[in-house]
Amino acid sequence: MRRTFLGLPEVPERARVAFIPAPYDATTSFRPGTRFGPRALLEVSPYLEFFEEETGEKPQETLGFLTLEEPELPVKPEKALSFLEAQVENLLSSGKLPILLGGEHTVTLAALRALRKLRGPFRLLYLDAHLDLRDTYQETRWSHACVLRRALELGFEPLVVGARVFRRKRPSFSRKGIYR
Ligand SMILES: [Mn+2]
Repeated sequence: MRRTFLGLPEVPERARVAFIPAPYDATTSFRPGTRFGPRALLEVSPYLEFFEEETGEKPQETLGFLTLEEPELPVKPEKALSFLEAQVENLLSSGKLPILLGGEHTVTLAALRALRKLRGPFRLLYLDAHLDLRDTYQETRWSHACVLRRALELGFEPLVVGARVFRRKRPSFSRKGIYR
C-alpha cells in the first residue's frame, strides 16, 4: 500500500518537499528494526496538526509534499547508498527539498554524497548520542557507527550535539596528567 506524508493526496509537480523512505537495516548492532522506520513515521503522520501556528499556514498547501514509494533496498551498503543518492540528487536537481526517512544512520551518507556533488561540502549539524567516528565496525566501513568518519572524509565540517559516549582503544594519560 502506498503511504503519503500526512496521509493526503499529493500533487507531485507542485511539491517543494519530498520524503524518501530509506528502510535500510543491514548494519544495526543493538536491535534490528530500522527498516520499519519510514513506514512507522508515515503511518503516524496523519495525526500531526495540519495548521502551522507560527506562520499561520498549512504547509501541505503552501509547500506541498511528495512521498516517494518505499523501495526494496539492496543489502549491500554501496548499492543501497547509490540508489538513495540518485534519488536525493534527482530531487535536488528538480528544486525540491529531499528528506530521508531512515532506516539506520548509514543512509545519511547517501544524502551527503548527493549534496556534496551539487553544492560542495558544508557545515553539518550532527545530532547523535554517539560520535560515529569509527573507521570500521563489525567488519564494515558502512556501519551506522562509522557515518561521521565517512562524512569527514567527504570534507564535511560537523558540529556534534548530544554525543554522550566517547571510547578510546587505549586510554592514556600524558605526563601532565591530562587525559588524551
Ligand atoms: Mn549515529
